[in-house]
Amino acid sequence: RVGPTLPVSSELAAGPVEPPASTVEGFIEAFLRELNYGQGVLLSRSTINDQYLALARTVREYLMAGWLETGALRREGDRKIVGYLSAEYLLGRQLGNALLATNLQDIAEEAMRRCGIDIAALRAQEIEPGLGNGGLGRLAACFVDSLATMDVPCIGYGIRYEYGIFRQTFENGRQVEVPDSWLALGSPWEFPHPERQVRVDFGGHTEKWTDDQGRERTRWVPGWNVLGIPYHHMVPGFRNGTVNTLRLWSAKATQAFDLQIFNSGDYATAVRAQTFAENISKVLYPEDSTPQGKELRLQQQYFFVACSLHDFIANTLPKDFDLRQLPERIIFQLNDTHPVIAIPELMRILVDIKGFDWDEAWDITRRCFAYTCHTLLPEALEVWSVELLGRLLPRHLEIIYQINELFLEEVRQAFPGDEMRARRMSIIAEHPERSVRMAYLATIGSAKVNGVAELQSQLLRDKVLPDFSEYEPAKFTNVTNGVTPRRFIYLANRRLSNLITDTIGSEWVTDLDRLRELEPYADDAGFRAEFAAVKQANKERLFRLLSVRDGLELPQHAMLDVLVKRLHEYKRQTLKLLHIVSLYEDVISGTVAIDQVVPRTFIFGAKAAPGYHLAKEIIFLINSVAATINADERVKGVLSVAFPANYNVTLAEKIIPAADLSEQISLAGKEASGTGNMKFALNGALTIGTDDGANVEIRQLVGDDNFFLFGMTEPEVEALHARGYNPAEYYESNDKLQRTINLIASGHFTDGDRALSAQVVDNLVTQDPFMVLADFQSYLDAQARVDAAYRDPERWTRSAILNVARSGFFSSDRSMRDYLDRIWLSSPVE
Ligand code: 4GP
Repeated sequence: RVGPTLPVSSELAAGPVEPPASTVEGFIEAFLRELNYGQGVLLSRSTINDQYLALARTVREYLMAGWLETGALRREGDRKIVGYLSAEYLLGRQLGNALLATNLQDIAEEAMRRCGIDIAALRAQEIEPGLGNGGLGRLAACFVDSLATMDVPCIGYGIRYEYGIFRQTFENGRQVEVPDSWLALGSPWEFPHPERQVRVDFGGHTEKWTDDQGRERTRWVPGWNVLGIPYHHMVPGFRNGTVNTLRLWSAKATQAFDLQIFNSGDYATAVRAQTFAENISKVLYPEDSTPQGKELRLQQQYFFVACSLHDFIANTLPKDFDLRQLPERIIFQLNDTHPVIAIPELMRILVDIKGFDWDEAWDITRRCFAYTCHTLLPEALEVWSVELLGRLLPRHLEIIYQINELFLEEVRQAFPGDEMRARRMSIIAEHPERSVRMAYLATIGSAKVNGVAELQSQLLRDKVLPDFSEYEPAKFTNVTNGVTPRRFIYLANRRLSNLITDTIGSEWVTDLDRLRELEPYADDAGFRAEFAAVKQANKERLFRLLSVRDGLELPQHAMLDVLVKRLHEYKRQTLKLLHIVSLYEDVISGTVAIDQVVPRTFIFGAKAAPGYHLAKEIIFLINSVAATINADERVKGVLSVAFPANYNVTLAEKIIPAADLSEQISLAGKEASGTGNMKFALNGALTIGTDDGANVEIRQLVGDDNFFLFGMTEPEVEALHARGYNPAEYYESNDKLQRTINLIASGHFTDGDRALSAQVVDNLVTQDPFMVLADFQSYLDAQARVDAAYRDPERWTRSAILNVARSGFFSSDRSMRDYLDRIWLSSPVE
């Protein structure tokens, strides 16, 4: 058995806790036991869901001893623990990852085969827990994977949403949102612990009292409360015996229902309080990069943060722990502003409950938190009205006021007479209504503040929080995002993994810089042929899936040009659409002969926030263009557009390994980092992209010859804004752009109904806040360079190999090392 051996191992039961033997026979025995005694069925009578659950529980057994030992080590050791506080985790399916971590893939496959079961069908049975929206949530999942693999103590804290991100379907080309009932058939990966419930208070008022040392104190007299029930998930490291914990909180009413009212026959009223309380963890807010200023969302935020702080202090630390040492034992990493209410919550615990002086409590608190900002859009920075915050969390509002007052006093001392600066830096905004700026609270209350790519970190310092970075420059740092190679190469792209391992050995899985050793093979024709064959096989796998899943029939030999991410204007799916329509227009207008067009299949994947009207219009337009082009004989087999519904982690794992071209085309200065961009490069797609987010670093590493750069730089964007941007000028002066937009506006893609495309078109021509038209020509020129490169398959494959070889930097293991060095100031034990 791999893993740490402990003095406490005497506590582990000899039988069931010992993992089953790592042999096919041992696996079958454990599997049948789970089927018979866990599910209560015989193999011959079992459904596919029984089999999936039994298989998952079997794999779990192999992780159990490591999990128990890791937990004991964490509690008894004195190492600093990372408390990752995140409102979102986009975990993806768990079965494959657990098999990978335990190195049981082959054994399990053979064991299932001998039981007459196709393991692929069981894998497909799993519904991924979509407890996040997009990049931020997926990043959290990559980070906890890396921390476990590096044996860094980490507890991931979050919310167990009963319904995750909605399931997207299309009806007549329009997005329809369906609730994601991921728990309907039961999840074998969670361990509920109702006996460890935590009470969370809300509302009410505060009052003053005097303690027996004559000190004036404050106490919160709450108005109502709910219970938080923890559900534990295993987070296995890659074959190192470490299994960290993800602790997700589910809300439950303190009182199930009112029996008197129930008996009187008013059933609805009897359960109202319960419904109200349990709504807190009912559903994920489906917003990406935009705050959702709803009372329930603030309840969610405080709910999981209060549960998590309490859990750490009361259950993870030893009973007699001296809280002055807290910063030596924990660093709470705030994943964006969603958990920032944890800062006043820790102050409340220290001052009101534990009786600390304010100054000492503040000194402890500021060393326990670090804040990551994931955006550059000013409108995406969370703000809560004072009215709402004061009503829901009256004591926290008082604490925030006090933090602000003392902080502004410091600022005034540092910059005497500069009252404007003090006002700018106030946590409390006065307009348009009195409100609390959570990013400011996070910055003031944290030891470190980081952005998620070099460019964004610089813009964060210079533009989003300039006064703060001037005041405390050392607080600001960058950690460029990363992705886990376990899920996004090893699991998602088994063929490429095997090729890499056959060529340079297997160390790359936990040391991604080793991919550099592939570089010389870019010039090896034999290796290139194998690499190209892997890509082709991945495409065919994707086409088989899309044929079954979405009824899409796609040509086998076209360039696969992919744009997958949340639907947002700043990400500029419309720019991609204009490119597609311009190619199509060239052909149908007779400007370009069809045999001059490089065959391309365009793939989109994107969910729009349900309330984001324009984004949903863009989805409709993409689907309309897709339907028209796919049905047009004049471009058949040359231009195809696919928009499979419900893009999620599971689908990403199939699309990314198949892609030739990765579209990263946000307006410069808007995409904080991007992580899809990294996954594509690591899977051997070439990027066409702007100088934005982590694209900048990707291009620097893979080299200009292996990256298609286009568009304005961030300073150019700023300059154009300052001059006054008028999209109509571009429309009028660019003939190709005009023909493209006119074709869309003419109703060609919407059965002649011009109104159906009018909103998107008008927005582009009259407002175009993300300067699509300004970058159009440059984008088309870059796409022409893409075509030229693709016409030379050897050159293309060489570049693709160099993308893989030079992207090792984008491992989330490296991100975690950077957090350890720059932010958490602790290091993993060798
Ligand atoms: C995203 C950013 O938009 C993306 O650039 C970044 O790579 C990712 O976070 C991880 O840092 N933001 C969100 C969000 O997903 O909900 O704000």
